[in-house]
Amino acid sequence: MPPSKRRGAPAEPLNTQRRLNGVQHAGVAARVGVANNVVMATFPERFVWGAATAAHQIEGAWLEDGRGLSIWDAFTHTPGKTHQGHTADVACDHYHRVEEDVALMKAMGLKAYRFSIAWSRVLPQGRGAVNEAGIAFYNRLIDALVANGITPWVTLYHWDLPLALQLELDGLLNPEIADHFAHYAAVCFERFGDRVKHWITLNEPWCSAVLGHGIGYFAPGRVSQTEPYIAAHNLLRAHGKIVDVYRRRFQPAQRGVIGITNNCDWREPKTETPADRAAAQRGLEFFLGWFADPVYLGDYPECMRAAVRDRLPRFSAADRALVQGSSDFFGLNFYGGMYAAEPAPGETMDGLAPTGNGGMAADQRVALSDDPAWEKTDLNWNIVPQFCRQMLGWIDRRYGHPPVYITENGIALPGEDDVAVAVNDTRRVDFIRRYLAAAQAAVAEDGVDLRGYFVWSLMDNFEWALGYSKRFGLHHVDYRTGRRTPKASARWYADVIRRNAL
Ligand code: PNW
Repeated sequence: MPPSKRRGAPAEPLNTQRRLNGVQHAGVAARVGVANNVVMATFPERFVWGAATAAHQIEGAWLEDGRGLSIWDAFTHTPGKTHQGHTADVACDHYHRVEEDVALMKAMGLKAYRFSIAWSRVLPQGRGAVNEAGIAFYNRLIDALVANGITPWVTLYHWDLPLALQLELDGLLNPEIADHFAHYAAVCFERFGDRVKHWITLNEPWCSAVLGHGIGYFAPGRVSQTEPYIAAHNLLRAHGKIVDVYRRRFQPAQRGVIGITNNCDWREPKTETPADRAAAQRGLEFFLGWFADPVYLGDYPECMRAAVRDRLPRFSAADRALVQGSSDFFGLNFYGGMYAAEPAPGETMDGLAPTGNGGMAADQRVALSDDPAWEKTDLNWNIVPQFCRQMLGWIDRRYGHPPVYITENGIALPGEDDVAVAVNDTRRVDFIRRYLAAAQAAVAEDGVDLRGYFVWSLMDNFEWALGYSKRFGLHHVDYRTGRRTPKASARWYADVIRRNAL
């Protein structure tokens, strides 16, 4: 058995984290102790406590200082695509409130802040001339973070492809897009890499593929059974090229780490029959394996090849060499899960709501369902903290014990337009506490190498097709005035961070 497969062994060779961080990861396991009759769940030393946002969801200033348009600007300005026609033209106006927002983070004692760079702010046409005003904005943000002792974690691509690349090249469907991704990334490494040491290439390529090219729920709004696989393939190739550029040209001097963030909802077998267990496994492979298998194992899952056949692209030898082994850590966005079962003969696989996370349902053929006992969030997502531990264990086993960061987890709650309701968000506190407890158990009991956790989100923001109707924030945002108000969860989370324990 290779050393990386042994439980508790260091996550080599994919992981360069320990060396590059300059300090040895102590490897002090999380533990559960009892103090003053209160059971304390402690997290590993130097655990990264963070919160996350994304450029399109918070920045606003959509036409300012030379910013180019993105596919999300075009999508939100197309009638019928978002809740009540909401756009992110202003959003949280973060573009003009950087210092104030960093102060919110500082007040919480946040160790790390995950945000994304808007490609079209840096390269308005997606390629060609650099927009120095866009560079200056991110410099302002990064400098403010560093000055306040908050580590920047930068996502290069959180879905806002420059519109020019969509119109001129067909966006993610064009294999050439990978080279444009790599060029854009090189500009970011060059300009920000002296201070940014944690890079995430792509956020949730599953969403770009399935929601953007499968069901048309997200930009660019395409509907197809074929295009999601092409978009996914080109995103994986783009990720591989970005990482290659970083490792060859920048990592040796800048000494940062780079990885990809995927989302996955857990699939729990509805019954213990072999057919339902296989359906759950298939559901996970179609969701997470689709994107993580190529990176960690070198190719798409067998079950996908068998079901999708010729619509599933093949990696050339050169692309495989770039993609395999191309992540220094495993980024996971985790929110919920469902029961999975083998469909009954003749059962149709259509009709799942977008947020049911069915994902290429006709190809994977997994019957998803809820337990009526599960509580739900305002997005109707199931509140299933116990599945967080299962999900982490699955990743740990399948991908050879990688270092993992939960780069998003959080909850939208109803009624929070009203700030008086929002500040008493005990259900958010309860949600985060229970998911964190499950994650802690995965570390302490199962040996998962979880190294950090980022709440989605630092503040209420533009929730894509749902506009401003759903609120995930630790801080309430009044969209009329721009005013931010900490919710109870912000104070509670600050306490968790301070004690490094629940
Ligand atoms: C993630 N779905 O997105 C994103 O990374 C964030 O930008 C987003 O705000 C957050 O989760 C909360 O939704 C998803 O419909 C959005 O299946 C939608 C889905 C999944 C993930």
